[in-house]
Amino acid sequence: MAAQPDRRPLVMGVLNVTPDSFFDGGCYLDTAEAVARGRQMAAEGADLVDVGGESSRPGADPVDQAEELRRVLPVVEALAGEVRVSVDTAKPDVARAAVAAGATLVNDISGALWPVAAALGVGWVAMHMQGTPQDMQRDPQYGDVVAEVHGAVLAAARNALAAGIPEVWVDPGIGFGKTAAHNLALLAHLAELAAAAADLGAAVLVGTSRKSFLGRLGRAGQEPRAVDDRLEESLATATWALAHGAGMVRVHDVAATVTAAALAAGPAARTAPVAA
Ligand code: HH2
Repeated sequence: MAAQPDRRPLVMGVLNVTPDSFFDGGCYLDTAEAVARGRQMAAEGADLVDVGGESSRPGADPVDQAEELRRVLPVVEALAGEVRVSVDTAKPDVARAAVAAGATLVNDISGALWPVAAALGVGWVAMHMQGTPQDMQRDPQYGDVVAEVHGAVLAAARNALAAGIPEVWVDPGIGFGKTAAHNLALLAHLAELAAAAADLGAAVLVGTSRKSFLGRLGRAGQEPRAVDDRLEESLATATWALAHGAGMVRVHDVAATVTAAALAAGPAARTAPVAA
């Protein structure tokens, strides 16, 4: 079954219940504030809210399981009746508990949780990462980044679909063990990944939002843009990804992305009349 049968592209809103995530770290550590932000993203048009309790930014400290559960479970539970929830975790027991609390998609940066998703009968994201968050940005190396990343995520998708997982997304893992050149090559070749994924019955998810390589786009000889100043680059790369076959983008700025995606989809998608 296709991950996204004949549907418009989806927007996944990022909700990090962490002190140290690279953009929203510390903003939603309080359960009530996290739930309010999840509701706000749903109202802004997010199709899913991706709840995470452990940062995967380069060099992030691993979080102990009890603490990760304490962060994410009440938020998943509160939001699950109101909006579709995915859980961003690499821990099998966190995935199981989040699904029991209402999450229906396991967003797994480790690539290892497909047996858990298969046993639970929920969706799974097969994301590519070279190394671990602790070491992935030290010196990422590929012979052919596009062939290697596509090959790895498509093999994972084949495996997951054969295991009966009902919904499989492949994600090139922008920024996960990749230089800026690697990220740009993967974006440039996204349409090929989307076509190959569709042949299998999977779809593509892409997350560029606010990531550091965006700070250097078009800025040769200048200071890179800080994380708070990467909205335009985030919107441009999200709409690029959607125009080149991505079925879902993972973003922090839901309202702006929903608007940009609708406008980039063309005049037929406009909801407001265009002034003459
Ligand atoms: N990026 C991040 C986390 N999870 N999952 C998928 N499938 N794809 C991604 O590109 C991806 C992801 C990193 O972003 P964020 O969650 O905002 O930061 P942090 O890891 O610091 O919490």
